[in-house]
Amino acid sequence: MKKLLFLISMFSLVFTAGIASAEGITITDDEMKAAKKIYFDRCAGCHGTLRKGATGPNLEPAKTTALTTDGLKVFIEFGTPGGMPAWKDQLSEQEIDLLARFLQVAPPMPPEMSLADMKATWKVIVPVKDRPSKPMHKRNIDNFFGVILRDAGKVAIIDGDTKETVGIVDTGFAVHILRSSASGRYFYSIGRDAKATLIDLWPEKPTVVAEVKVGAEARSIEVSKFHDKKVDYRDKYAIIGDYWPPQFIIVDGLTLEPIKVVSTRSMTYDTNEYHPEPRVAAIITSHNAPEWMLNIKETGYIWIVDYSDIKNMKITQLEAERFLHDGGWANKRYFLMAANMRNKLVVVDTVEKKVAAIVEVGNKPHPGRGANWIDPKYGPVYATPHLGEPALALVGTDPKGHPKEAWKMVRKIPVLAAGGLFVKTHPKSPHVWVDSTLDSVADNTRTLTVINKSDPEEQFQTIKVSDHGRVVHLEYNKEGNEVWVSVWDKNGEIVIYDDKTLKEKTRITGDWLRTPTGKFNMWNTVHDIY
Ligand code: DHE
Repeated sequence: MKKLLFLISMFSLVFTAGIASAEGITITDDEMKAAKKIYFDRCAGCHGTLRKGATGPNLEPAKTTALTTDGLKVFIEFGTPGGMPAWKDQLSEQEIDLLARFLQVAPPMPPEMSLADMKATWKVIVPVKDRPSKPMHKRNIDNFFGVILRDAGKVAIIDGDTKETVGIVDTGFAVHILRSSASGRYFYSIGRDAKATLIDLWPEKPTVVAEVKVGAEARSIEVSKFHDKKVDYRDKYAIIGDYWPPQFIIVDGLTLEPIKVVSTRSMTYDTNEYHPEPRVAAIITSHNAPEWMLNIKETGYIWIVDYSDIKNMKITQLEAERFLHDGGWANKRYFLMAANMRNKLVVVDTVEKKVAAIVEVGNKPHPGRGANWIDPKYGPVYATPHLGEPALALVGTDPKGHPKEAWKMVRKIPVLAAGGLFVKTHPKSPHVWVDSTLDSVADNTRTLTVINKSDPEEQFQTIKVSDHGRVVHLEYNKEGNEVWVSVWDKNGEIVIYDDKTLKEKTRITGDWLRTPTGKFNMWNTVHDIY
């Protein structure tokens, strides 16, 4: 009998088990395929493709087997107070069970991608010479909004003046962000699947004019914006930051032709240990020099990439902090980047090319690009919300005029809830708006906090935006008198508020508005107004 059981178990291992863990957890080849897809779509962004951990903890077998399949299922089903969402409504019981087993076997190694592989995916749909030489319509492109329709794999272009949909273009799976060309003519999109597209807004209908796939996973894209009397790099290059393979890619700004790939595999800044997966998180483009600033997440470096001579390219590596994620400009000289798992903002001086300060803020800061304004007591400040606590941290950003406050957290203002992803304001606005998209209380995820700039300690106001979905990402129109926000679910909506009165102006709805997430106003994105 024993022999028979042994033979049956060997049979099942040979014929059904693609992979087995030391603890005897098995996953068939078909299950492995399905588990890889779920993990890639839902988990890799926070925990890393190789599961070494970043925004979320390490999930390698040495850690996960101790938690057991049942223990892991509880985490996946209900989420954690640290900001991991509950997946029970989005994944089936079988998917959760599969994921819990997948996490206990060794992570599979995804393929690399070379320049030749990228070139094989590259398409110029409308060559530069065949594109219009002037706008073919009378609309105000400066006030166009590019709206990501995440799960539809599309981007909608909405006219901010008339609120009409000018066009909807196919971009690629789970588009993550848009950035605009320095010229204000194109939007660049990047999908989670590392497919970039270039959308031309001059034809009568917005048109995808080029596309390329540069990896398996990506989150960031930017363009070259620097120009002076001698050189003009505006839209000459674009840069894409991959999560997998860990590398960045320089492409032609007008055709997306891949030009150069640079690996980020290297040593951690603090312990000088090799890391196999240092992902490229936010990329910021400089207006003052031919440079991009890249967050190299796992090794904790900020790389300043000089694109003035990409054959003999100079990269300055600043020791910063581990788990760098997102951030933005504070003024023309300094920018701030969140090391969210270290509860810090790293301040970089782009003139000195040095880290100017590292500021402790709250639990898991997540600024998006952040927000800047003049505080009545402390002068110019930069703000970030937090994933892990209901607070907005304000950091002084004016070392010349307010040296005592510079690079110190001068206020920590309460907001409605934790789970904050984005904050936004505009130089003409009296208000600062904050979302709480990933809070654990459903009502809070649908409600915004609004703070009065002139009296930030005054009790904040709240605005319930919807009774479905999650409310995410704020963007101003060009004039700075409207705030646009997304209701993120299958029946998506864009809700537009009058920024002065805080009253709802209009709601854009429609079958086509599936899972709207980020929205990018052309003018504000070209000029980094936030
Ligand atoms: Fe994002 C910005 C990474 C989840 C919507 N997101 C960024 C940036 C990074 C990043 C590195 C900065 C890009 C830049 O400035 O160059 N995002 C990640 C993740 O790794 C993470 C945590 C998990 C994942 O699996 O991807 C993640 N992000 C999300 C979402 O779930 C959001 C809400 C919807 C979605 O797309 O899935 C989302 N992220 C956004 C948006 C921005 C962004 C809208 C741009 C904000 C801006 O105003 O510039």
